Amino acid sequence: MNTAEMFSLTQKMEKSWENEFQELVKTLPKEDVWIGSHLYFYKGFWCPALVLKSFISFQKNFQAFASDVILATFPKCGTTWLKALAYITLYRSQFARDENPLLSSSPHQLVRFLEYDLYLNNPFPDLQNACAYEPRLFATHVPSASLPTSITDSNSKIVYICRNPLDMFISLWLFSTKLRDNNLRPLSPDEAFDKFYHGIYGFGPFFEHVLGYWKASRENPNKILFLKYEDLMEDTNSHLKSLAMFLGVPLTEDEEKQGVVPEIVKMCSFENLKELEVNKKGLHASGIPNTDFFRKGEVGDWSNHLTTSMVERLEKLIQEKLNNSGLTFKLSSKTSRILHPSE
Ligand code: PAP
Repeated sequence: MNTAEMFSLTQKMEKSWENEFQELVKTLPKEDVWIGSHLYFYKGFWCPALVLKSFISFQKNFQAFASDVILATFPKCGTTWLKALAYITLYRSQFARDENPLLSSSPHQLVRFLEYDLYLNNPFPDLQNACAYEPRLFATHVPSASLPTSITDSNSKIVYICRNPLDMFISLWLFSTKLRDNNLRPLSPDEAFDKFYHGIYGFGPFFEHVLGYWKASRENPNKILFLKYEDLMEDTNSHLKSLAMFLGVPLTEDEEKQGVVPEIVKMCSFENLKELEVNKKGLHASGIPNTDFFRKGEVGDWSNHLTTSMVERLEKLIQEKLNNSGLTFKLSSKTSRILHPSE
């Protein structure tokens, strides 16, 4: 096939895929509560309109390498933090300590999202040049059941991070408030809570997403490392060492002596990243200002925002949803309060 024939065939395929996609969209339930653009209910989860097409392209077309590392996260649960930690840990031998890439690029530029970035406007992106180093490192919010089979069936590794749903809700609500269309009236806390309670937000419902990865990680702990924001906050050093081990780049004795662990932890800390020029300006691939990804970075901030009745309803929901799963969440760093499904 010559170049002209190849070009024409590609155009036909893209047109047919566009038609197929438009037909699919017409059949999906939709909601538009958060920022003014739609969420579509696709394969059991609410997918933001912006990434529905790229989500499907990624699912259909991505070919994983056995060496790939995928950071899978629930939105507002520590994606930015995990990207920074995983990038520096995995590639630390590739750059001098005083030339840390986090000083010149945001974590989202260093570890690119599959659906929010690489596949956003292109069903067949150039993945060869998407990562500066090997092994390839990507990020996604896609639920485990919707990952491409080449990821689930290969030896590629997944690191998942989630967070207690009370803090996640506050982070999501305040983030959405900033992104909400100026022509719309502000979203009230009650309205936001109601949608949240019913699982209607990008990549929700939360519990189904989290439990999908939780169960998969328990079945195959060598493939999926399951992390929680609160645990990472409580003891970042030990989790960083486990992460390095999981990624196949354990910290050497020499590195430990040289203080590499606390150095990476400090570099990736909320306080440090938030103050870097590169994160104070510039935009995420989705058009959102980088600065919006750094708000408070605390465990338990929900207590400053939620009413008693909201807390009670959410605690009950957590108990129902996590029942017998073995998964628990710490709700506060001060009291180390852990909500067990049997409480
Ligand atoms: P995303 O999933 O939309 O990409 P994500 O990074 O998970 O974003 O969410 C941002 C949250 O992580 C914010 O939480 P907050 O609203 O409760 O404050 C943000 O402050 C927090 N965050 C960002 N960077 C860090 C970091 N280095 N350490 C701890 N928390 C962080």
